[in-house]
Amino acid sequence: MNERIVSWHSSPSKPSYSPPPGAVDSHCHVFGPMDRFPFSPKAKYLPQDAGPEMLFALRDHLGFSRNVIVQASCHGTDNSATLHAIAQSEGKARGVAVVDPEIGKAELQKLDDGGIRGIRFNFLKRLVDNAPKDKFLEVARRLPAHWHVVIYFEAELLEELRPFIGAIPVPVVIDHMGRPDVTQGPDGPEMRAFRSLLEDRDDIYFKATCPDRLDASGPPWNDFAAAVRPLVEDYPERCLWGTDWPHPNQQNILPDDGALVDMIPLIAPTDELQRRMLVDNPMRLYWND
Ligand code: 0GY
Repeated sequence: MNERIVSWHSSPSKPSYSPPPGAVDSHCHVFGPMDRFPFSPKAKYLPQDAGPEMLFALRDHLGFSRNVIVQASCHGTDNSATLHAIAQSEGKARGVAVVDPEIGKAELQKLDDGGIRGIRFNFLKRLVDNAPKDKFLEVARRLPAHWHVVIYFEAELLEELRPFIGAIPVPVVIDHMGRPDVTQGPDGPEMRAFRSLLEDRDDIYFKATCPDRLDASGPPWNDFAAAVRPLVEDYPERCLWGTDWPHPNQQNILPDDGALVDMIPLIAPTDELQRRMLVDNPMRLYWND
């Protein structure tokens, strides 16, 4: 694994849709720069540098105001690159860390001071070697009260993870809705299973993200829109949205971030829904101090 991959579009289009003032891109990452923030020896992919300057230029180009930077698996549990990016953002970014479950109180406080507001548990076997649920639960019980947990899993794991998710003592955010098969439609088995999870507790949020990962038909990703719009309409106080830039592992697709932004009115068709998904909900989770 020596080749450093590029997974982002070199010249994303200017979207036709204008996000509301204060809009938050709630799912994006930074990679490196590698000479300052080396990748983990356990990384499953080795990306080209995609640092804060690139991310903030994209934020402005797309008409967003803020970012939530999610620690990517290629940086392991060393959150320095994410913290560096937050520190460069002039208050316009917050973050989600990946931590060693043995992490102590002082280290959690340092992350809090650096703008971290949650930790991520990743259950994708192609990205991480192990995901110890018992240890994850222990650390979840020690988190500051204003933090939350972000969970990334694929649809076939949903039932197995349900008791674990139910035991987490802080709000939960599910990345990419747990990757349902959106081609089954809004009432397909995987969307129904996800809705049933949302009914387990009223503080499970979801990211209505990644049409490029979930719908191979390409822009304007009609299957994704048809499956996800009813979810946003039924759970307006629980949805978040993000670009997923720099699109880890999407080097065969290179999604146009402008086209992704133009999806927003297709999944959140009213001003009210857009304001909740892009401003109110992320501000409640990430700028809650
Ligand atoms: C995503 C998706 C992926 C990667 C990561 O941390 C990561 O490396 O999250 C993926 O490959 O599906 O949410 O960015």
